[in-house]
Amino acid sequence: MALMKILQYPDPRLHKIAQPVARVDDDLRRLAADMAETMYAAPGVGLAATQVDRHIRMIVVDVSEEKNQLMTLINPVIVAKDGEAVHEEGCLSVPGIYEKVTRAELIRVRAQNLEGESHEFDAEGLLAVCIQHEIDHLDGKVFVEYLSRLKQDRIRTKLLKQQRETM
Ligand code: K1U
Ligand code: ZN
Repeated sequence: MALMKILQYPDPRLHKIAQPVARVDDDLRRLAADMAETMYAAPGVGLAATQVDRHIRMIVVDVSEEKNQLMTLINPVIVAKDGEAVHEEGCLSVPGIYEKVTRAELIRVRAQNLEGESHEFDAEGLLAVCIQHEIDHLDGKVFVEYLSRLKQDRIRTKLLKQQRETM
C-alpha cells in the first residue's frame, strides 16, 4: 500500500468530472486500498479519487470512532434525499478551513462494492454529509463553492499564500 498526494485547492484538477468505473479489478482494488491508507493517515473521514488525481467514480469513507467501518463506494449515486441539515465541513484538499454547509439530512445511496456487486443503503448524520461531500468531488465541486464569492476569494488567497510559503 502507498500514501498518495492529495490535491490542494485551488488546483484546477479538483474541478474535473470523474468518469464511471467500467470494471472492478485488482488495479482498482489496489487504488482503493491506497486511498483508504491516505484517508486514515491524513486523518480524514472520507476521500474521493478526484482528490488523488484519479478521475474515476470511487470514494472511501469511514466515519466510525474506531476507524473500523471502511466503505468503498464505486459509481455511487444518491437515489433519494429527504430533509435539510446544516453541518460544519472540512476538506483534506482545503486544509484548515471549516465552514457550515446545508445538505440533505437523509439519503439513499446506490453503489457497487469491491466485488462489483450493486447495493443500496440509507445514510444519515455525518455519514450522509460525508457521502454528499465526496460525490461532489467526483462532480468537480469543492465544498467552498457553497460559500459566498467573498469567502471563496479569501480562502483561495489564504491557501495560495500557504502553498507559496511551503514550496
Ligand atoms: O473529502 C475530504 O476532503 C474528506 C473530509 C470529509 C468530510 C468531513 C467532514 C464533513 C464533510 C466531509 C474530511 O475528512 S476533513 C477532516 C475531518 O473532518 C476529520 C478528520 C479527523 C477526524 C474527524 C474528522
Ligand atoms: Zn473534500
